[in-house]
Amino acid sequence: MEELKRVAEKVEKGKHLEVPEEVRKALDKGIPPYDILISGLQAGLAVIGERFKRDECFIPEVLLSARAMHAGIDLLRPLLAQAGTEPFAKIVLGTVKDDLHDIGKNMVGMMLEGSGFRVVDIGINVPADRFAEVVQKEGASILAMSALLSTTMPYLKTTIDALKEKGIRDRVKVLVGGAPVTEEYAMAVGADGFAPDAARAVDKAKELLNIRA
Ligand code: B1M
Repeated sequence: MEELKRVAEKVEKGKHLEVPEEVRKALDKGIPPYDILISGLQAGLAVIGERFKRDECFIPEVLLSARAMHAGIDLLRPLLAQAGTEPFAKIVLGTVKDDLHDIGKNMVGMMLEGSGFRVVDIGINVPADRFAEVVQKEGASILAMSALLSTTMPYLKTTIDALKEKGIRDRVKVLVGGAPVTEEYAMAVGADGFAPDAARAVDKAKELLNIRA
């Protein structure tokens, strides 16, 4: 459909001021909000995500596209809520204790949200107990943690241990990432999944929850 193609193109090009207008045009044509989300906004971000994975574009472009997509989501959110459209699943996201880096985490959050997940971002410097408390309170399906320093990486394990102590480890999948973190390290600390970048964090989150879309 022409309207959805235009929404996707604007997201792909990072045109955050033009996305709402294209979304409105699609709504005026009677296209359901959910279709605009999936086949317009998410389709555009997916193109950028794939290009980012192949090193064909860089972080600023991904951030611009994510911002453009958010401009569209802001418009659709109340309509989706009215229609009772539930996002995929809830993900609690944060950067571990003593670590103040949040640029990568924010990218991961935007890509996850743009792919249909409901993201509860609890910020930086998050203590293990706080992660566990919010996972429990929100009934999250995934706990996503970012660590950017070699000194804060061990805190991934501290948090996973806290989940075990509270008896909630089996209720939530743990996804980890951040520049110094490797797949091997992630498995050694007892995480369920690792992703090297934001686009692959989306793939991994879907894989952990057996989501095919
Ligand atoms: Co800091 N810093 N920093 N820093 N900083 C690094 C990380 C460092 C590599 C610089 C260096 O020495 N070359 C180094 C860490 C060395 C190490 O331990 N291995 C370092 C250091 C040492 C420090 C301080 C200790 C410096 C000091 O004060 N002496 C200090 C620590 C503060 C603290 O956290 N307690 C510090 C402070 C800072 C600033 C506050 C100044 C600032 C952070 C601002 C902010 O985030 N709001 C900062 C920055 C900007 C950097 C660099 C330059 C850039 C990091 C970044 O945002 N990259 C960084 C050097 C570098 O990387 N070139 C550096 C872009 C971002 C998109 O990438 O976060 O890796 P990244 O995210 C990627 C992937 O890792 C992945 O997806 C993202 C992209 O797709 N990913 C996930 C991230 N989280 C994920 C989660 C997932 C999956 C994937 O699943 C849940």
